[in-house]
Amino acid sequence: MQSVELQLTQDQVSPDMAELVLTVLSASKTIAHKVRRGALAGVLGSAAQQNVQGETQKNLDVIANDILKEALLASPHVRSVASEEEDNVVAGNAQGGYVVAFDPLDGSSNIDINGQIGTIFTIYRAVDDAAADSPAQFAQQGRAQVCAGYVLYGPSTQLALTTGGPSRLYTLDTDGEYLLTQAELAIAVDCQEFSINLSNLRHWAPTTQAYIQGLQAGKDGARGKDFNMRWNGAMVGDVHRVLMRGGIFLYPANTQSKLHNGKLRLLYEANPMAMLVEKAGGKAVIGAQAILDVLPENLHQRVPVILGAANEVDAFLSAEGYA
Ligand code: AHM
Ligand code: MG
Repeated sequence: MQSVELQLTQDQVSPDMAELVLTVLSASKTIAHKVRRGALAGVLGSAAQQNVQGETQKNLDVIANDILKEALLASPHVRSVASEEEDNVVAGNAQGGYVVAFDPLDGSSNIDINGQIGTIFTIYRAVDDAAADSPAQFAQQGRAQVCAGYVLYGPSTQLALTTGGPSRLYTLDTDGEYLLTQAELAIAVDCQEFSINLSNLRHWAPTTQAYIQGLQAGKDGARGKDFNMRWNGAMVGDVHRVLMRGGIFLYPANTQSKLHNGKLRLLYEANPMAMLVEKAGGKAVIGAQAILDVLPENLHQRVPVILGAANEVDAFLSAEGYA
C-alpha cells in the first residue's frame, strides 16, 4: 500500500505544499495518540478543570489546537494560521507561501462519550498584499483551496484528502504511516439516507420542514422511496459516512432561532468538506449558491450546509424553490 508521502509526489504536489501537508498529518498523529489514551492521557473533561494533583487539565479542543498551531507556526511554509479555537488570525513566517485554517477537534460533544471526533483542515495560497495576521488572508472563496482534508479519530484513524485531484482515503497504520486505502472516493448520485439534527425542525424554514417530512414519509412522500436516518453530532463522522456509502447531510439555516445561518463555520468546516465532496462527485450548497462560491465576510462566519448525493441535493434545492 502506498504512503501518503509517495501519493503526494505522484499527484505532483509541490515539495513545499507536500511538506506542509505532512506537518499537518504529523500533528494529527500526536492528537490521535492522545485520543486513543483518552482518560488515561487526562484529555477529557472541560478546560481549566483541575486534576487530583491540582494540575490544570486542558480538554482535547485546547490540546489539539495547541498541537496544530505549534507545528504549523514552526513550518517555513505557513504565513498565517486560523483556527475555530482562536479569535484572530495568528501570523507565521512572513515568507511562507500558504495559509492554513482548521477545526482542531470537530464533534467536541462526542469527546466524553468516546464517540467519533476529528480534525478538519484547509490550505490556501497566502495573499501577498495583506499582513500575515490579517483576516484578509482567509477572505478567499472555497474554490481557491489548494488542499482540504480531515482526520477521523474513529475505531481506526483515517484521513480523507484532496490536493485538487480526487478525494483519497488513507488509514493510519500502527507504525504511524498513513497508507492509501481508497484511491478515489465517489458519492453515488442517488441515496436513501439523510443526516440532520431533527430536534431543530421547528427552527427551519417551512420549505425545509416540508422537504424533511417528505423524506420521512418514505415511499408515500415526495421522493417516492424510503430513507434511513443517521446523526453522529460530529460533522466529520457524518460527512465521512456520506463519502463512504452515500447520503445527504444537512445543517440548514435555523431561520427561527439565533443560529439563523446554521451552526457550521464556512472556513473550518463547510469549505474543506465541500471540496472533498465535490471532488468525490457530490454537491455542496448553502442554498442557491455552492458553498465553494461563497465569498467570506468574516473569519468565523457560519453558513447553512447541504451536501452529498448530487440528485438529492438537487431535490432539496427544488423543494426550497431554487431550481
Ligand atoms: P464543534 O466544532 O464545536 O464540535 O461543533 C460543530 C459540530 C459538528 O461537528 C456537528 O455537525 C454539529 O456541531 C452538531 O450539532 P448539533 O449540536 O446540533 O447536533
Ligand atoms: Mg466543528
